[in-house]
Amino acid sequence: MSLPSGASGDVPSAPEDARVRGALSHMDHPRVRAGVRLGSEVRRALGEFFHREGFVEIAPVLVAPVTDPLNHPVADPTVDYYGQPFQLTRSMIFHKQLAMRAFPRVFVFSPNLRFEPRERSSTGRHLVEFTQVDVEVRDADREEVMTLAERALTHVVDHLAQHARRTFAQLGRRLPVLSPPFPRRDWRAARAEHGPEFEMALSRESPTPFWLVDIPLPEREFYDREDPARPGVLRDMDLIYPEGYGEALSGGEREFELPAILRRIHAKGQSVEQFRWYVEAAQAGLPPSAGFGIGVERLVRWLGGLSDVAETSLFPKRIGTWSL
Ligand code: ASN
Repeated sequence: MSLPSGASGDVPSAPEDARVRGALSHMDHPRVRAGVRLGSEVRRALGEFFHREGFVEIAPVLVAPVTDPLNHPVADPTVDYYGQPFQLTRSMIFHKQLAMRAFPRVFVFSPNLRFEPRERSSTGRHLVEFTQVDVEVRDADREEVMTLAERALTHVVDHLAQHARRTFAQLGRRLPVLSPPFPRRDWRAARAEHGPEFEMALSRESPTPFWLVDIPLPEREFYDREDPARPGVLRDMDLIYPEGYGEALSGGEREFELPAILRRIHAKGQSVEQFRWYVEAAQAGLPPSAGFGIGVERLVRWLGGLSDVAETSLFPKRIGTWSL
């Protein structure tokens, strides 16, 4: 590769490497620029909303001794630092819970890294690197945080009506009209009725965002709280976008008592050692809480009517593909 000298008078030329050319032409695409501009306003609106609601914004955690195990397999890059393994953040769930010791309401624009399997490369909904607004509320129950999420989305739409008219015109897209509370569906009933692809099937036919509630225990990570009155059912929820855009957010009430946490880790066939730092912190006391995380790129994709989350980012990290 011949690098330019940098001397004045160098004539701009197309990069030799086709991958760099691809990355630059992605940025040149009008839909991408509109998607990024829309994302900028969505971030502003979300930040504004949670500040106005009295939340403390905490800084993102990028590497830590423990991160979200997730409920599906992803590659697990660990970083060795002074002989200590650190993991790259897949979600800040554990840190949100710990933060409840310090503040009753927190949120964070949290970059997540999930080295997803190649099968997920063409969903239009997955990037290796994305941001979720992760929210947690001390002493809250599921209903309270569901209402909070509905209000947050309504605020985003109201904000965009004022600040993103031109971008919507450019995208040829109309803002949705939201009228919370969004409909609720029982996860098990929905699955029984529509089969394993129920989430996307319902997403395609729904005219409005809707909730899936009461997700069965094996479908989720150990930290979502089991309903004391209904063993095997979690006090959690997913929000699903309409028009086939799929999952918007997930969240729920959390296990916070040490015996329940240990029982749930064992039930998942996971080792307590893997979560030692979190378990030790839980032993010192975790307040009860509930919360959720909204994927920012997915929200922008749905609002903008974009075909792929990559169109919301200048530097999208697509699954299995080199990118800048
Ligand atoms: N942010 C999600 C939650 O609050 C967890 C996740 O992203 N896996 O439940």
